[in-house]
Amino acid sequence: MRIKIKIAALVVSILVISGCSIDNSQPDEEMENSSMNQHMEEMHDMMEGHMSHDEVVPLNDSTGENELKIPAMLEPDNEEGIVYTVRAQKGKTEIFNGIETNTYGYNGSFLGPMLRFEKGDKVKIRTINELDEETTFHWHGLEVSAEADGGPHDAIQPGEEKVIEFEVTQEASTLWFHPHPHGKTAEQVYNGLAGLIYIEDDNSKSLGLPNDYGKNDIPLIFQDKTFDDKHQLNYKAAMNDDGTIGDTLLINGTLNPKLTVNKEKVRLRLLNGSNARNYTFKLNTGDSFVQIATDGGFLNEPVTLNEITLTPSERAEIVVDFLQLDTESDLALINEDGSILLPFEVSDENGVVSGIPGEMNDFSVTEEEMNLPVTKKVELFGMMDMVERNGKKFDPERIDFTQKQGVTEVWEIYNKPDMMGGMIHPFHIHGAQFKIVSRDGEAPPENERGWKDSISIKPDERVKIAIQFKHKGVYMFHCHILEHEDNGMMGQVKVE
Ligand SMILES: [Cu+2]
Repeated sequence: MRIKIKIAALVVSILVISGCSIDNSQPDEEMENSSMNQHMEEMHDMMEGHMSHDEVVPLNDSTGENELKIPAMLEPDNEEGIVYTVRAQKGKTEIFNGIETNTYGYNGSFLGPMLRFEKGDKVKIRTINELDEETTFHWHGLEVSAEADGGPHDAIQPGEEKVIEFEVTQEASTLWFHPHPHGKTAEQVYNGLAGLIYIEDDNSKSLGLPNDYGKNDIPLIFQDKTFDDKHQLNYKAAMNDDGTIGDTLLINGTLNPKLTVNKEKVRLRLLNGSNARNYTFKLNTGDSFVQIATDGGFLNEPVTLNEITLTPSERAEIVVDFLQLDTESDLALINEDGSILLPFEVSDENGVVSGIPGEMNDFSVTEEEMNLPVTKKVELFGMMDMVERNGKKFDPERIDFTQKQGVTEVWEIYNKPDMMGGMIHPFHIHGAQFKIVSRDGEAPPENERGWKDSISIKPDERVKIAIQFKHKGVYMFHCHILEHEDNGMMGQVKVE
Protein backbone atom coordinates (compact mmCIF):
# COMPACT_ATOMS: atom_id res chain seq x y z
CA MET A 1 0.00 0.00 0.00
CA ARG A 2 2.74 2.38 1.00
CA ILE A 3 4.56 1.52 -2.19
CA LYS A 4 1.47 2.28 -4.27
CA ILE A 5 1.18 5.72 -2.74
CA LYS A 6 4.85 6.31 -3.35
CA ILE A 7 4.47 5.24 -6.98
CA ALA A 8 1.47 7.49 -7.51
CA ALA A 9 3.35 10.42 -6.03
CA LEU A 10 6.33 9.58 -8.14
CA VAL A 11 4.28 9.42 -11.33
CA VAL A 12 3.10 12.93 -10.65
CA SER A 13 6.57 14.17 -9.87
CA ILE A 14 8.15 12.55 -12.90
CA LEU A 15 5.42 13.90 -15.16
CA VAL A 16 6.30 17.34 -13.92
CA ILE A 17 10.00 16.73 -14.51
CA SER A 18 9.56 15.18 -17.89
CA GLY A 19 7.24 17.97 -18.92
CA CYS A 20 9.57 20.77 -17.96
CA SER A 21 13.11 19.64 -18.22
CA ILE A 22 13.57 16.50 -20.21
CA ASP A 23 10.80 16.47 -22.79
CA ASN A 24 10.96 20.23 -23.15
CA SER A 25 10.22 20.15 -26.85
CA GLN A 26 6.58 19.81 -25.85
CA PRO A 27 5.09 22.59 -23.70
CA ASP A 28 2.88 21.38 -20.82
CA GLU A 29 -0.29 22.99 -22.11
CA GLU A 30 -0.05 21.10 -25.38
CA MET A 31 0.49 17.76 -23.75
CA GLU A 32 -2.29 15.62 -25.12
CA ASN A 33 -3.95 12.67 -23.47
CA SER A 34 -2.15 10.20 -25.69
CA SER A 35 1.17 11.59 -24.66
CA MET A 36 0.03 11.57 -21.04
CA ASN A 37 -0.90 7.90 -21.36
CA GLN A 38 2.40 7.18 -22.95
CA HIS A 39 4.12 8.86 -20.04
CA MET A 40 2.08 6.77 -17.61
CA GLU A 41 3.08 3.63 -19.47
CA GLU A 42 6.71 4.65 -19.50
CA MET A 43 6.46 5.36 -15.79
CA HIS A 44 4.97 1.97 -15.17
CA ASP A 45 7.74 0.25 -17.10
CA MET A 46 10.22 2.34 -15.24
CA MET A 47 8.86 1.39 -11.84
CA GLU A 48 9.09 -2.27 -12.73
CA GLY A 49 12.80 -1.93 -13.27
CA HIS A 50 13.71 0.73 -10.72
CA MET A 51 16.33 -0.50 -8.37
CA SER A 52 15.74 0.68 -4.89
CA HIS A 53 18.50 -0.29 -2.57
CA ASP A 54 16.28 -2.56 -0.49
CA GLU A 55 15.71 -4.73 -3.55
CA VAL A 56 19.23 -5.43 -4.71
CA VAL A 57 19.60 -9.11 -5.53
CA PRO A 58 22.04 -10.69 -3.06
CA LEU A 59 25.32 -12.17 -4.24
CA ASN A 60 25.86 -15.92 -4.27
CA ASP A 61 28.43 -17.06 -1.71
CA SER A 62 31.85 -17.89 -3.09
CA THR A 63 32.49 -21.63 -2.71
CA GLY A 64 36.22 -20.87 -2.68
CA GLU A 65 37.01 -23.58 -5.22
CA ASN A 66 39.23 -21.41 -7.42
CA GLU A 67 42.41 -19.66 -6.37
CA LEU A 68 42.11 -15.93 -7.03
CA LYS A 69 43.68 -14.84 -10.32
CA ILE A 70 46.17 -12.00 -10.10
CA PRO A 71 46.35 -9.71 -13.13
CA ALA A 72 49.73 -9.90 -14.87
CA MET A 73 52.01 -6.90 -14.56
CA LEU A 74 52.37 -5.40 -18.03
CA GLU A 75 55.92 -5.49 -19.36
CA PRO A 76 57.08 -2.37 -21.18
CA ASP A 77 57.72 -2.68 -24.93
CA ASN A 78 61.26 -2.56 -26.23
CA GLU A 79 60.13 -0.43 -29.08
CA GLU A 80 61.79 2.95 -29.02
CA GLY A 81 59.71 5.70 -27.52
CA ILE A 82 56.68 3.57 -26.71
CA VAL A 83 56.52 2.32 -23.20
CA TYR A 84 53.37 0.25 -23.20
CA THR A 85 50.90 -1.15 -25.68
CA VAL A 86 47.32 -1.67 -24.55
CA ARG A 87 44.88 -3.39 -26.90
CA ALA A 88 41.14 -3.59 -26.38
CA GLN A 89 40.08 -6.94 -27.78
CA LYS A 90 37.39 -9.59 -27.86
CA GLY A 91 37.99 -13.09 -26.62
CA LYS A 92 36.66 -16.21 -24.98
CA THR A 93 37.31 -16.89 -21.32
CA GLU A 94 36.86 -20.02 -19.24
CA ILE A 95 35.06 -18.49 -16.27
CA PHE A 96 33.04 -21.66 -15.67
CA ASN A 97 34.87 -25.01 -15.90
CA GLY A 98 35.00 -26.23 -19.48
CA ILE A 99 32.78 -23.46 -20.83
CA GLU A 100 33.82 -20.54 -23.00
CA THR A 101 32.23 -17.21 -22.25
CA ASN A 102 32.49 -14.38 -24.78
CA THR A 103 34.27 -11.51 -23.12
CA TYR A 104 36.27 -8.33 -23.72
CA GLY A 105 39.71 -7.64 -22.31
CA TYR A 106 42.89 -5.61 -22.59
CA ASN A 107 45.86 -7.58 -23.94
CA GLY A 108 43.94 -10.74 -23.17
CA SER A 109 40.44 -12.11 -23.24
CA PHE A 110 39.10 -10.74 -19.95
CA LEU A 111 39.96 -7.66 -17.86
CA GLY A 112 43.45 -6.26 -18.27
CA PRO A 113 47.00 -6.30 -16.97
CA MET A 114 48.30 -4.06 -14.18
CA LEU A 115 50.30 -1.05 -15.32
CA ARG A 116 52.91 0.05 -12.82
CA PHE A 117 54.17 3.62 -12.98
CA GLU A 118 56.56 5.56 -10.79
CA LYS A 119 56.03 9.19 -9.97
CA GLY A 120 58.12 11.16 -12.45
CA ASP A 121 57.83 8.55 -15.22
CA LYS A 122 57.28 9.90 -18.71
CA VAL A 123 54.87 7.39 -20.15
CA LYS A 124 53.83 6.66 -23.71
CA ILE A 125 51.00 4.27 -24.27
CA ARG A 126 49.98 2.98 -27.67
CA THR A 127 46.26 2.24 -27.41
CA ILE A 128 44.79 -0.04 -30.06
CA ASN A 129 41.15 -0.80 -30.68
CA GLU A 130 40.72 -4.37 -31.91
CA LEU A 131 36.99 -4.46 -31.12
CA ASP A 132 34.22 -4.22 -33.72
CA GLU A 133 32.96 -1.02 -32.14
CA GLU A 134 34.44 2.30 -31.08
CA THR A 135 36.01 2.62 -27.68
CA THR A 136 38.19 4.96 -25.63
CA PHE A 137 40.92 4.38 -23.06
CA HIS A 138 40.17 6.34 -19.89
CA TRP A 139 42.74 6.49 -17.07
CA HIS A 140 40.56 6.81 -14.03
CA GLY A 141 42.15 9.03 -11.38
CA LEU A 142 45.20 9.92 -13.42
CA GLU A 143 46.08 13.61 -13.58
CA VAL A 144 46.71 13.95 -17.31
CA SER A 145 45.84 16.40 -20.07
CA ALA A 146 42.35 16.04 -21.47
CA GLU A 147 43.86 14.73 -24.73
CA ALA A 148 45.26 11.74 -22.88
CA ASP A 149 42.26 11.26 -20.59
CA GLY A 150 40.20 9.13 -22.98
CA GLY A 151 36.78 10.71 -22.46
CA PRO A 152 33.94 10.30 -24.97
CA HIS A 153 35.54 12.85 -27.34
CA ASP A 154 38.50 10.53 -27.89
CA ALA A 155 36.74 7.69 -29.65
CA ILE A 156 39.07 5.28 -31.40
CA GLN A 157 37.44 3.46 -34.29
CA PRO A 158 37.81 -0.31 -34.83
CA GLY A 159 41.26 -1.10 -36.18
CA GLU A 160 42.63 2.33 -35.28
CA GLU A 161 45.20 3.31 -32.69
CA LYS A 162 46.34 6.35 -30.78
CA VAL A 163 49.52 7.11 -28.89
CA ILE A 164 49.17 9.14 -25.73
CA GLU A 165 51.92 10.65 -23.63
CA PHE A 166 51.97 11.98 -20.11
CA GLU A 167 54.18 12.44 -17.10
CA VAL A 168 53.17 10.85 -13.83
CA THR A 169 53.05 13.78 -11.42
CA GLN A 170 50.89 12.42 -8.63
CA GLU A 171 51.67 10.40 -5.56
CA ALA A 172 51.52 6.65 -4.97
CA SER A 173 48.00 5.30 -5.40
CA THR A 174 45.83 2.59 -6.93
CA LEU A 175 44.04 3.80 -10.06
CA TRP A 176 42.38 1.95 -12.90
CA PHE A 177 41.53 2.21 -16.56
CA HIS A 178 38.37 1.46 -18.49
CA PRO A 179 36.55 2.53 -21.67
CA HIS A 180 34.41 5.67 -21.83
CA PRO A 181 32.72 5.78 -25.25
CA HIS A 182 29.58 7.88 -25.51
CA GLY A 183 26.57 5.82 -24.41
CA LYS A 184 28.48 2.52 -24.49
CA THR A 185 30.62 2.59 -21.36
CA ALA A 186 28.42 0.34 -19.25
CA GLU A 187 28.28 -2.51 -21.76
CA GLN A 188 32.00 -2.47 -22.51
CA VAL A 189 33.00 -2.46 -18.85
CA TYR A 190 30.43 -5.19 -18.17
CA ASN A 191 31.94 -7.32 -20.93
CA GLY A 192 35.33 -7.12 -19.24
CA LEU A 193 37.21 -3.94 -20.10
CA ALA A 194 38.94 -2.81 -16.91
CA GLY A 195 42.53 -2.82 -15.71
CA LEU A 196 44.63 -1.60 -12.80
CA ILE A 197 47.25 1.09 -12.43
CA TYR A 198 49.66 1.15 -9.51
CA ILE A 199 51.63 4.34 -8.96
CA GLU A 200 54.65 4.08 -6.66
CA ASP A 201 56.86 6.84 -5.33
CA ASP A 202 59.73 7.29 -2.85
CA ASN A 203 57.27 7.50 0.01
CA SER A 204 55.40 4.30 -0.86
CA LYS A 205 58.70 2.44 -1.23
CA SER A 206 60.06 3.64 2.10
CA LEU A 207 57.00 3.00 4.27
CA GLY A 208 57.69 -0.72 4.65
CA LEU A 209 54.13 -1.69 3.77
CA PRO A 210 53.43 -5.12 2.24
CA ASN A 211 54.43 -4.69 -1.41
CA ASP A 212 55.10 -8.16 -2.83
CA TYR A 213 52.66 -8.14 -5.75
CA GLY A 214 50.35 -11.12 -5.73
CA LYS A 215 51.75 -12.40 -2.40
CA ASN A 216 50.96 -9.80 0.22
CA ASP A 217 49.97 -6.92 -2.04
CA ILE A 218 46.76 -8.12 -3.65
CA PRO A 219 44.51 -6.22 -6.03
CA LEU A 220 40.83 -7.13 -5.77
CA ILE A 221 38.54 -5.99 -8.59
CA PHE A 222 34.93 -6.62 -7.53
CA GLN A 223 32.37 -7.01 -10.33
CA ASP A 224 28.92 -8.54 -10.18
CA LYS A 225 27.50 -10.19 -13.28
CA THR A 226 24.45 -12.05 -14.50
CA PHE A 227 25.22 -15.09 -16.63
CA ASP A 228 22.51 -16.48 -18.88
CA ASP A 229 21.68 -20.18 -19.12
CA LYS A 230 24.50 -20.61 -21.63
CA HIS A 231 26.92 -18.98 -19.17
CA GLN A 232 27.21 -15.90 -21.36
CA LEU A 233 27.27 -12.25 -20.36
CA ASN A 234 24.20 -10.96 -22.11
CA TYR A 235 24.32 -7.27 -21.31
CA LYS A 236 21.14 -6.34 -23.18
CA ALA A 237 19.16 -8.94 -21.22
CA ALA A 238 20.75 -8.11 -17.87
CA MET A 239 20.71 -4.34 -18.35
CA ASN A 240 18.84 -2.15 -15.92
CA ASP A 241 18.71 1.58 -16.68
CA ASP A 242 19.14 2.23 -12.99
CA GLY A 243 22.32 0.25 -12.76
CA THR A 244 22.97 -3.30 -13.85
CA ILE A 245 23.27 -5.65 -10.90
CA GLY A 246 24.12 -9.35 -10.98
CA ASP A 247 23.95 -12.24 -8.54
CA THR A 248 27.38 -13.63 -9.42
CA LEU A 249 30.52 -12.02 -8.10
CA LEU A 250 33.80 -12.20 -9.96
CA ILE A 251 36.97 -10.97 -8.28
CA ASN A 252 39.73 -10.27 -10.80
CA GLY A 253 37.51 -12.26 -13.17
CA THR A 254 37.63 -15.32 -10.89
CA LEU A 255 34.40 -17.15 -10.13
CA ASN A 256 34.15 -18.63 -6.60
CA PRO A 257 37.54 -17.27 -5.61
CA LYS A 258 39.61 -17.96 -2.52
CA LEU A 259 42.86 -16.30 -1.51
CA THR A 260 45.73 -18.22 0.06
CA VAL A 261 47.91 -16.07 2.27
CA ASN A 262 50.79 -16.53 4.66
CA LYS A 263 50.58 -15.55 8.30
CA GLU A 264 51.48 -11.93 7.78
CA LYS A 265 50.03 -8.52 7.13
CA VAL A 266 48.36 -8.53 3.73
CA ARG A 267 47.54 -5.38 1.79
CA LEU A 268 44.31 -5.59 -0.18
CA ARG A 269 43.74 -2.98 -2.86
CA LEU A 270 39.97 -2.92 -3.20
CA LEU A 271 38.43 -1.61 -6.41
CA ASN A 272 34.69 -1.48 -6.89
CA GLY A 273 34.71 -2.13 -10.64
CA SER A 274 30.99 -2.92 -10.80
CA ASN A 275 28.52 -1.11 -13.01
CA ALA A 276 26.26 -0.18 -10.10
CA ARG A 277 26.56 -2.35 -6.99
CA ASN A 278 27.78 -0.90 -3.69
CA TYR A 279 29.76 -3.12 -1.32
CA THR A 280 30.27 -2.87 2.40
CA PHE A 281 33.28 -5.06 3.07
CA LYS A 282 33.89 -6.74 6.43
CA LEU A 283 35.58 -9.79 7.90
CA ASN A 284 33.21 -12.60 8.82
CA THR A 285 34.76 -12.75 12.30
CA GLY A 286 33.96 -9.10 12.95
CA ASP A 287 37.67 -8.38 13.37
CA SER A 288 38.96 -5.00 12.41
CA PHE A 289 41.46 -4.06 9.74
CA VAL A 290 43.16 -0.80 8.88
CA GLN A 291 42.62 1.41 5.88
CA ILE A 292 45.83 2.97 4.59
CA ALA A 293 44.84 4.65 1.33
CA THR A 294 41.93 6.31 -0.45
CA ASP A 295 41.43 6.61 -4.22
CA GLY A 296 44.39 8.88 -4.81
CA GLY A 297 46.97 8.35 -2.07
CA PHE A 298 47.83 7.33 1.45
CA LEU A 299 45.90 8.53 4.47
CA ASN A 300 48.04 10.46 6.94
CA GLU A 301 47.60 7.68 9.47
CA PRO A 302 46.09 4.21 9.27
CA VAL A 303 42.40 4.21 10.22
CA THR A 304 41.02 1.18 12.06
CA LEU A 305 37.68 0.01 10.70
CA ASN A 306 35.28 -2.90 11.05
CA GLU A 307 33.76 -2.27 7.64
CA ILE A 308 34.19 -0.07 4.62
CA THR A 309 31.72 0.85 1.91
CA LEU A 310 32.83 1.46 -1.65
CA THR A 311 30.52 2.70 -4.39
CA PRO A 312 31.31 2.08 -8.06
CA SER A 313 34.80 3.24 -9.09
CA GLU A 314 35.98 3.97 -5.53
CA ARG A 315 39.15 2.33 -4.24
CA ALA A 316 40.62 1.75 -0.82
CA GLU A 317 43.74 0.00 0.37
CA ILE A 318 43.33 -1.97 3.56
CA VAL A 319 45.72 -4.15 5.54
CA VAL A 320 44.51 -7.35 7.20
CA ASP A 321 46.84 -8.88 9.78
CA PHE A 322 46.63 -12.66 9.39
CA LEU A 323 49.21 -13.08 12.14
CA GLN A 324 46.79 -11.64 14.67
CA LEU A 325 43.60 -13.30 13.42
CA ASP A 326 42.37 -16.65 14.69
CA THR A 327 43.35 -18.70 11.67
CA GLU A 328 41.74 -21.86 13.03
CA SER A 329 38.30 -20.54 12.18
CA ASP A 330 36.98 -19.95 8.66
CA LEU A 331 38.01 -16.52 7.54
CA ALA A 332 36.41 -14.62 4.73
CA LEU A 333 35.69 -11.21 3.36
CA ILE A 334 31.92 -10.74 3.38
CA ASN A 335 29.52 -7.96 2.42
CA GLU A 336 26.64 -6.20 4.16
CA ASP A 337 24.28 -9.14 3.48
CA GLY A 338 26.76 -11.63 4.90
CA SER A 339 27.45 -13.06 1.44
CA ILE A 340 30.87 -14.69 1.31
CA LEU A 341 32.90 -12.76 -1.22
CA LEU A 342 36.40 -14.12 -0.66
CA PRO A 343 37.32 -16.97 1.70
CA PHE A 344 40.90 -16.86 2.97
CA GLU A 345 43.09 -19.90 3.36
CA VAL A 346 45.90 -19.13 5.76
CA SER A 347 48.99 -21.28 5.23
CA ASP A 348 51.20 -22.37 8.12
CA GLU A 349 54.05 -20.35 6.73
CA ASN A 350 54.98 -17.13 8.38
CA GLY A 351 55.36 -14.36 5.89
CA VAL A 352 57.50 -11.30 6.06
CA VAL A 353 57.21 -9.09 9.08
CA SER A 354 56.00 -5.70 7.98
CA GLY A 355 54.72 -2.84 10.02
CA ILE A 356 52.29 -0.11 9.30
CA PRO A 357 53.87 3.23 10.01
CA GLY A 358 51.88 5.67 12.10
CA GLU A 359 52.58 8.46 9.65
CA MET A 360 52.17 7.91 5.94
CA ASN A 361 51.28 11.22 4.32
CA ASP A 362 50.86 14.94 4.83
CA PHE A 363 47.43 15.46 3.32
CA SER A 364 45.39 18.41 4.58
CA VAL A 365 42.45 20.58 3.66
CA THR A 366 43.87 24.06 4.25
CA GLU A 367 42.12 26.86 6.10
CA GLU A 368 41.96 28.73 2.80
CA GLU A 369 40.30 25.82 1.00
CA MET A 370 37.86 25.46 3.86
CA ASN A 371 36.80 29.10 3.49
CA LEU A 372 36.53 29.27 -0.29
CA PRO A 373 33.04 30.09 -1.53
CA VAL A 374 31.17 27.49 -3.58
CA THR A 375 31.67 28.44 -7.24
CA LYS A 376 30.26 25.34 -8.97
CA LYS A 377 27.05 23.58 -8.06
CA VAL A 378 26.17 20.13 -9.32
CA GLU A 379 22.73 18.70 -8.68
CA LEU A 380 22.15 15.02 -9.35
CA PHE A 381 18.56 13.95 -9.79
CA GLY A 382 16.42 11.23 -11.26
CA MET A 383 16.45 7.55 -11.85
CA MET A 384 16.55 5.00 -14.65
CA ASP A 385 17.00 6.71 -18.02
CA MET A 386 15.48 9.91 -16.66
CA VAL A 387 18.62 10.92 -14.85
CA GLU A 388 19.90 14.43 -15.16
CA ARG A 389 22.55 16.76 -13.89
CA ASN A 390 21.54 20.34 -13.09
CA GLY A 391 18.29 19.65 -14.94
CA LYS A 392 20.10 18.70 -18.13
CA LYS A 393 21.32 15.63 -19.90
CA PHE A 394 24.85 15.27 -21.20
CA ASP A 395 25.50 17.08 -24.45
CA PRO A 396 28.98 16.61 -25.93
CA GLU A 397 28.61 20.01 -27.63
CA ARG A 398 27.90 21.88 -24.39
CA ILE A 399 30.53 23.08 -21.91
CA ASP A 400 28.84 23.19 -18.51
CA PHE A 401 31.59 24.80 -16.43
CA THR A 402 34.90 26.52 -16.97
CA GLN A 403 37.74 26.58 -14.47
CA LYS A 404 41.26 28.04 -14.56
CA GLN A 405 44.20 25.65 -14.66
CA GLY A 406 45.99 25.52 -11.31
CA VAL A 407 43.26 27.38 -9.43
CA THR A 408 41.41 25.62 -6.62
CA GLU A 409 37.66 25.94 -6.59
CA VAL A 410 35.04 24.50 -4.28
CA TRP A 411 32.30 22.51 -5.93
CA GLU A 412 29.13 21.54 -4.13
CA ILE A 413 27.45 18.34 -5.23
CA TYR A 414 23.89 17.80 -4.12
CA ASN A 415 21.92 14.58 -4.51
CA LYS A 416 18.33 15.75 -4.82
CA PRO A 417 15.96 13.07 -3.56
CA ASP A 418 12.91 12.00 -5.55
CA MET A 419 9.54 10.85 -4.24
CA MET A 420 10.93 7.32 -3.83
CA GLY A 421 13.62 8.68 -1.55
CA GLY A 422 16.35 8.62 -4.13
CA MET A 423 19.50 6.58 -4.31
CA ILE A 424 23.22 6.93 -3.77
CA HIS A 425 25.07 8.41 -6.75
CA PRO A 426 28.83 7.84 -6.92
CA PHE A 427 30.24 11.07 -8.35
CA HIS A 428 33.51 11.16 -10.31
CA ILE A 429 35.54 13.96 -11.90
CA HIS A 430 38.14 13.24 -14.57
CA GLY A 431 41.71 14.46 -14.66
CA ALA A 432 42.18 15.46 -11.02
CA GLN A 433 42.28 14.26 -7.45
CA PHE A 434 40.20 16.36 -5.06
CA LYS A 435 39.68 16.84 -1.34
CA ILE A 436 36.41 16.47 0.54
CA VAL A 437 35.85 19.75 2.43
CA SER A 438 32.61 18.70 4.09
CA ARG A 439 29.66 16.33 4.02
CA ASP A 440 26.47 18.17 4.99
CA GLY A 441 28.60 20.80 6.66
CA GLU A 442 30.57 18.31 8.77
CA ALA A 443 34.15 17.19 8.34
CA PRO A 444 34.29 13.92 6.34
CA PRO A 445 34.96 10.68 8.23
CA GLU A 446 38.61 9.99 9.06
CA ASN A 447 39.00 7.45 6.28
CA GLU A 448 37.95 10.01 3.65
CA ARG A 449 40.61 12.55 4.67
CA GLY A 450 42.77 11.79 1.68
CA TRP A 451 42.82 12.29 -2.10
CA LYS A 452 39.64 11.21 -3.85
CA ASP A 453 38.41 11.11 -7.43
CA SER A 454 35.08 9.41 -6.75
CA ILE A 455 32.71 9.90 -3.83
CA SER A 456 29.41 8.44 -2.75
CA ILE A 457 26.63 10.94 -2.27
CA LYS A 458 23.53 9.88 -0.37
CA PRO A 459 20.05 11.18 -1.16
CA ASP A 460 19.67 14.75 0.14
CA GLU A 461 23.37 14.93 0.96
CA ARG A 462 25.45 17.99 0.06
CA VAL A 463 29.17 17.43 -0.36
CA LYS A 464 31.74 20.17 -0.82
CA ILE A 465 35.01 19.36 -2.51
CA ALA A 466 38.11 21.43 -3.28
CA ILE A 467 39.48 20.68 -6.73
CA GLN A 468 42.33 21.95 -8.83
CA PHE A 469 43.19 20.81 -12.37
CA LYS A 470 46.89 20.59 -13.30
CA HIS A 471 46.18 20.38 -17.03
CA LYS A 472 44.00 22.08 -19.62
CA GLY A 473 41.19 20.72 -21.72
CA VAL A 474 37.66 19.39 -21.44
CA TYR A 475 37.00 16.86 -18.69
CA MET A 476 33.90 14.87 -17.79
CA PHE A 477 32.22 14.78 -14.41
CA HIS A 478 29.46 12.26 -13.88
CA CYS A 479 27.66 9.61 -11.87
CA HIS A 480 29.69 6.37 -11.94
CA ILE A 481 26.66 4.14 -11.99
CA LEU A 482 27.58 3.36 -15.57
CA GLU A 483 24.01 3.23 -16.84
CA HIS A 484 23.35 6.67 -15.30
CA GLU A 485 26.47 7.96 -17.02
CA ASP A 486 25.39 6.48 -20.37
CA ASN A 487 21.90 7.93 -19.83
CA GLY A 488 23.31 11.43 -19.50
CA MET A 489 24.04 12.12 -15.82
CA MET A 490 27.25 13.78 -16.93
CA GLY A 491 28.64 17.23 -17.65
CA GLN A 492 31.83 18.82 -18.94
CA VAL A 493 34.25 21.24 -17.36
CA LYS A 494 36.64 23.14 -19.59
CA VAL A 495 39.93 23.93 -17.92
CA GLU A 496 41.61 26.99 -19.48
CU1 LIG B 1 23.66 7.89 -10.51
